[in-house]
Amino acid sequence: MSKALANLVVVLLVVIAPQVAADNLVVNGDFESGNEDFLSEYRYSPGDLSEPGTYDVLANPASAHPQGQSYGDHTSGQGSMLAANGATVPGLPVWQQVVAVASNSSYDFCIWISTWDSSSPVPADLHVVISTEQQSVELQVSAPQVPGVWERVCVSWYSASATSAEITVTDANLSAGSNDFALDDISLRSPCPDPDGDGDVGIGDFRLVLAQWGQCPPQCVGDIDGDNIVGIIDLLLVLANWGPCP
Ligand SMILES: [Ca+2]
Ligand SMILES: [Ca+2]
Ligand SMILES: [Ca+2]
Ligand SMILES: [Ca+2]
Repeated sequence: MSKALANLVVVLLVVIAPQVAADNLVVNGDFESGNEDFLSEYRYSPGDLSEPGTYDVLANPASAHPQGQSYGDHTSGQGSMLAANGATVPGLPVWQQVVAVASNSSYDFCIWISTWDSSSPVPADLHVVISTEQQSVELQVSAPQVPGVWERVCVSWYSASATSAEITVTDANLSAGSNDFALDDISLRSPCPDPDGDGDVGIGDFRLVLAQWGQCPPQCVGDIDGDNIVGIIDLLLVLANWGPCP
């Protein structure tokens, strides 16, 4: 890299990098703001998850049900999660949010799921739908068999012409005696700029972008923003997201 280019990188890093960091577009996806910023057609029932079709935003499911497993949230172990007693009617959204997105952009959607019922663990059958006027993508996942364990599931999503997306979570396990689950750290963000695929944004990715500098193809792993040029924006994306992938 020439000295002029190095100086340009430093200037752009200061001015632009904060705007290209892969922020979470889901508001209060970690539930640390409490019962806010999302819609639910379950009934909000603080401190009492005995009825099907109810939910609470709480720190420990043991506080809201006699068979609730005692464990902490995913974010910090000390924060809040959404815990629900699964509905017995189909298609009832437990969590829903409309998220503003950029058109023609790739995103990764991720959600952490656990099972809180310690007595009859037939896990919830969760369906996540990301929908726009043009398209709909569905992710189906069973909640963990073992109560109190957090598992993450992710799906890639492309916005096409959309500038907003509606994300909806439902539970298709309608068996009242079980189907009880918790959600935390719901996120929709730009893919982690990790072209060497080691799970960490670091010097290897920085070197890879520099090594592929210029037109793509032939070498395109370093083209993080997908504009068919390995260049300054790709380098900035690496620098702005330096550290472990979320
Ligand atoms: Ca949390
Ligand atoms: Ca239940
Ligand atoms: Ca990497
Ligand atoms: Ca590029």
